[in-house]
Amino acid sequence: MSTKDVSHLSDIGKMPSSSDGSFNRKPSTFRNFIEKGGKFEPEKGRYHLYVSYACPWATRALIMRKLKDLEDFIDVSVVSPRMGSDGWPFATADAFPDADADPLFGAQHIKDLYLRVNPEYDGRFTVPILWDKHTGAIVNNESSEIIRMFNSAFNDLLPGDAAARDFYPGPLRAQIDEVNGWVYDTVNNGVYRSGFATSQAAYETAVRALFDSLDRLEGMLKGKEYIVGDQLTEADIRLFVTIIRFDPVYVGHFKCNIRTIRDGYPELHRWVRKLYWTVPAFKDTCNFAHIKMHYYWSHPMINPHRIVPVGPIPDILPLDQ
Ligand SMILES: N[C@@H](CCC(=O)N[C@@H](CS)C(=O)NCC(=O)O)C(=O)O
Repeated sequence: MSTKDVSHLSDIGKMPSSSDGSFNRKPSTFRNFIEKGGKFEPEKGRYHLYVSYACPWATRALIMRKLKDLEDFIDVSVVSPRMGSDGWPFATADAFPDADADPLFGAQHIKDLYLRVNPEYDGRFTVPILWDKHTGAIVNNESSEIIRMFNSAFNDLLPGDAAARDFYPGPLRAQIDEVNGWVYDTVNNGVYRSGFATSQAAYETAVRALFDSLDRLEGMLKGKEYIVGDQLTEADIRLFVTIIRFDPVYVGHFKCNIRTIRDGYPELHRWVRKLYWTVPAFKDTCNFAHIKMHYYWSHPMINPHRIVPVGPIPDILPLDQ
């Protein structure tokens, strides 16, 4: 384990804000692909996924792993939700129900894995991480690319039905890419841009763009089950992880409070509940205790007393209400 002080990178309270008060997310740095004939071959048991149940980006990867029946191919470790000055801790550093120790190296924090790969690493110590056990390398730490790999890279090794499940199908790709583009900017990242803004103007710009996009999505879901086409796609997975956190966290903690999903968006509300209650990959990867604890505890610049609100009760309403 490194003893170098990297708290300017690991402590979210020390994250610099821009001169206009807007939050700018840095691009991920490890961007390799698992592919046949490449440095990272598709193989059963070779890769390990480090996630937080709290993190929407990491949860995308958990959902896709389950939808593609990859649980026996890629094992998972879940960090503790309280992200402090050393960043994400493993259960050995901060025990929490359903959190794990690091099975590969006994690391105490996610930052130890990054520094193990590159002692000079100067990016953020984020999850998800897709780790290669053979070469001891980080394959990729960008969720949008990890889910693309899970969707297709292991198909030759999977049974026919799992291999055939395609969440980024050729005929819908252009539409999925188009939706992903503005949903990322204004919704997935929009909630963070709203919550991490340090000026009134930056906050209002972000929150208004966010709700304009929610209005647009509400219109798109009228009379439809899925965001793009008539099947479950990557576009649903990428939106779900933000919408499921919306009422329990983003409305309060990130001040995204023009409307709630449950009271203001009947179509989005129906869509999110249907995925959650009827598709196990969504419900089984959703842990509201981790989600609520993480956000309300980990950003003392927003919530200095770290009090976790009791509501809403329930975290998600049943399908028939
Ligand atoms: N673009 C990345 C973003 C990942 C990300 O920002 N994860 C957050 C948790 S939700 C994190 O680990 N943050 C730690 C930090 O910034 O110190 C992805 O989609 O995988």
